Amino acid sequence: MKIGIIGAMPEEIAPILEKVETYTTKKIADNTYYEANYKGVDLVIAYSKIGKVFSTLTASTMIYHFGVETILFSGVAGGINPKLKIGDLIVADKLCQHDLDITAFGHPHGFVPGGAQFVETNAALRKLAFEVAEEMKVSLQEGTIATGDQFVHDPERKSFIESTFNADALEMEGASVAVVCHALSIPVFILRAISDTADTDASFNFDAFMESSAKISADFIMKMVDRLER
Ligand code: 3QA
Repeated sequence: MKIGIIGAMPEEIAPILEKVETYTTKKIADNTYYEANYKGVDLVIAYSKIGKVFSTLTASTMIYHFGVETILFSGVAGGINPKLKIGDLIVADKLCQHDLDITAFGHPHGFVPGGAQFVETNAALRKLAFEVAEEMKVSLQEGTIATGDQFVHDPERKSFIESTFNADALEMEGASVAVVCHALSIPVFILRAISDTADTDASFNFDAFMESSAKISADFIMKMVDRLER
């Protein structure tokens, strides 16, 4: 089994590289990919760089160049649902692109012809995540994640995303990775730990909590890898 693990920023994959200890690197498509064998599982690890375009490129490269059979995303997110506190984990059951807008032609937000407003993640991987959460005695929530090419730090934009998509958290890469995986029939899992609440304090809290939240997410992802088929 070969598994791809994607983060967006260096801090999001650093705890994973630390855990695998030894790896080789390959430069492909203007990015670095880290290959490792961790407890018998072949891993390809990369941080994509921020946003939907770079994460699309990374997911596609992992599938077409490296032949990964599953993709796990680990990182941080802005919380929308007030039940999600800084440091809490959320697994996406579905994701949308909050900044994709051809509503001028009567289509719903996040929809373009040939696509769908929401893309779903793999149910078996989500089920495994809840088993891991129970075993680790950590709380894990499931919900909708909205993705867009914006660092949201504005209550008005946040409330638009909440009311339009009923989203629980937001970030900048999940939906694009999920769309690639859905199109190419690759099981996908998107996990995020909350770093901020996407409002006026967002950049301040992000700076303060991104590293600790990134580690919470990465540690959980590695527990899942432990339980995946070899
Ligand atoms: C933000 C990171 C991007 O990869 C998306 C974090 C956490 N809080 C968010 C929010 N709005 C949107 N996304 C998020 N990630 C990149 S900006 C900071 C760059 O610093 C999730 C996320 N409120 C780089 C150093 O200059």
